[in-house]
Amino acid sequence: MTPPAAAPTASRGRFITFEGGEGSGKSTQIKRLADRLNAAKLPTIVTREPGGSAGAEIIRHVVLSGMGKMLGPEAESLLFAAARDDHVSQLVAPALAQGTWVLCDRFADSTRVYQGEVGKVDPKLIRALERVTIGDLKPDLTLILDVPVAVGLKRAVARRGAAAADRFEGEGLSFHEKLREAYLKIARDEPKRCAVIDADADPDTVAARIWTALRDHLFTVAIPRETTRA
Ligand code: Z5A
Repeated sequence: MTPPAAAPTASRGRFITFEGGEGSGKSTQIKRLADRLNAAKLPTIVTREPGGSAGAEIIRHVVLSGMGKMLGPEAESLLFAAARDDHVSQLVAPALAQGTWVLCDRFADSTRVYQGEVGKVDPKLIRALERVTIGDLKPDLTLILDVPVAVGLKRAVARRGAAAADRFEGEGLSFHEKLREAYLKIARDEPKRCAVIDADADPDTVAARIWTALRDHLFTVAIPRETTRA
């Protein structure tokens, strides 16, 4: 272990968010990364948005049922914001303060992309909600898992089987293409925080790409040498 100048403080955990379109493999990869970090003796938890805390999970149910859509894009944004507010205050901030690494399946970029870029909610409202809900709690690293839309949708359909599509799964192809472009734009605008991962590969290959991005962006300081194999 070589502690460089930019080593994380001993007291605060690292906050890593996973973003991407439908079926990009976030849930699969977040579990793998958590296992690897925990094996490296870095206490790590996995959480998700919307959800992750008791109040936010209730809102998740409302939003994914499609009821939020009926209220319109602004009100739907408020629901995501209310869920995030609860999640951050109840789980994310306390865990980071205790030195735990937090891996979160979707976060504020999802609101920027789904409600902002694609839903056409006024960027001023999106920024105001972000300020209120997360303040300075920016992710240390955001991994944007990128797959061609057709690949992601095929995976999602195969996983769903006979079950009905949820609120967002039911949207058309152009909706998902816009999502993909919006994520790539965020990555171009914030290259220090974001890493685009080519996720159109087998899970082992994608996991190795994620590990490399982690080392490139967060330094090797907290990751023992023996765990850096692909
Ligand atoms: N939303 C929003 O609008 N605004 C917000 O602020 C927030 C969220 C926070 C939450 O959906 C929805 O809320 C989301 C955005 C919106 N809408 N959508 N769509 P969710 O939590 O129910 O689901 P999701 O976040 O979209 O993830 P997902 O579609 O469930 O997919 P995933 O987590 O990215 O992928 P996965 O579950 O790991 O993999 C999908 C399938 O592919 C599965 O069968 C895997 O075994 C398989 N898979 C995974 N990786 C591979 C590889 N590498 N090769 C082949 N097959 C693979």
